[in-house]
Amino acid sequence: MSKAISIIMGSQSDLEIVCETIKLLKEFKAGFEVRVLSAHRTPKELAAYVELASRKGTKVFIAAAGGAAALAGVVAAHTTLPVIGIPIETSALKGIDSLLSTVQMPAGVPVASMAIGKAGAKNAALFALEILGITNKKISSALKRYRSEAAARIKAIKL
Ligand code: RP5
Repeated sequence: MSKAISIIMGSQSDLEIVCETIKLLKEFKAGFEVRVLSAHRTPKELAAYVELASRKGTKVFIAAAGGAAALAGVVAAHTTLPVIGIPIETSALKGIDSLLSTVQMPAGVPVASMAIGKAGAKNAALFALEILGITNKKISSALKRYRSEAAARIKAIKL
């Protein structure tokens, strides 16, 4: 699979959290590319990238942003491919601002918002893989293995 997942973050300062998404995608040997593009600082470049990536074979977008986080919604405005949002935690409002900006899309242009922060970043990778797994047996089997391994770790706990 080559670069079926495009990850976009609004700022380099989001990378610490987005690293969790990247780590998991590497674990699954998934093809992905990463860009820093902002809905408000580089709106034209963002639109151009989303349109190009969609033509070049991206199947799912992941968009991570914090604050008045328009990024995932703007990505979704430029494509009908699925868009997964990661709300980044902020110092002022602890990421509630990012969460609401990402999740509260008006009807017609959906964004699948994950949880705030690291959990959301990990789940964004897994959710993207689940979407790709609908038509890719290797990915869906790898996801099933990942779940069984997590279950085995819980069952192995002896208190
Ligand atoms: C958003 O503003 C970014 O996604 C980031 O989470 C936040 C702060 O950006 P910086 O000021 O650190 O570049 O656009």
